[in-house]
Amino acid sequence: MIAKTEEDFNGLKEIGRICASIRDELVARTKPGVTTKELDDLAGELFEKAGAESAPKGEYNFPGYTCISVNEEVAHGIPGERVIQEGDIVNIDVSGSKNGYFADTGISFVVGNGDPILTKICEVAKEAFEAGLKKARPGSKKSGMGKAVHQTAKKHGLTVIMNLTGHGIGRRIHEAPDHIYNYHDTWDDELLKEGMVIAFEPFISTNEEEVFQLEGDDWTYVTENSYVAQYEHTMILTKNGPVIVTL
Ligand code: M2C
Ligand code: CO
Ligand code: CO
Repeated sequence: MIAKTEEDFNGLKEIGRICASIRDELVARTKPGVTTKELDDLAGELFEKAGAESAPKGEYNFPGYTCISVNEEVAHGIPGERVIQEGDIVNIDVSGSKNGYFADTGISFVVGNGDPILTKICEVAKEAFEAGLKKARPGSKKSGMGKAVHQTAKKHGLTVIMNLTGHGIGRRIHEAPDHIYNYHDTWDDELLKEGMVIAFEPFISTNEEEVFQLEGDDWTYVTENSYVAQYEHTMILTKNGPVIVTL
């Protein structure tokens, strides 16, 4: 959507705050021994308390309030009986709606002590996000954001996931612009617009560049032999810089 009115800004900020606080609460509760379903049930309670709705459930009938992805799972992990272990890399992705406005945020992190490469990809995902953020200006090419993401990954000897992208958001969870790539797509000449609302979500990988759908469910994206970290926020693009609503 293109946010124009104060009502738009306030509506996006309200659902942004709700998603951010659910994300932070779930991250704080992610300890060895907890199941991903226990974390997701808590998210369900928090959405209800806030008078908001889970976007994956409401928009796609996803079997969970949030997407929780562990180790080989990259995104769209279905909460279930999987028990979190020390050293796991976990991604918690929270998206929701209230009063017709949507926000989306996600973070990858390592539980306790883990392989240093896992911590590294989490840090680089955040660095790539910050590099892309500097290019998020109305009038600039959308492809500049992906270019900054890929450059950041390469600088650290890492790769990006080519077939997962950021996206427009606002009145739906996924809307135009459909794709904000993690690399420089030379064919993409779309310009960012004043008021445009986007969910920017770099995916940084240890080596592989593509995810595929896990056989056996219709949702989970996995890699064969790679670890991946994501870092995502929803923002409104303005001439004074991006307003991040999910901080
Ligand atoms: O937009 C995402 O960040 C998720 C979508 C949840 S709906 C099941 N919030 C995303 C991540 C990876 C791939 C596609 N979409
Ligand atoms: Co998300
Ligand atoms: Co998203």
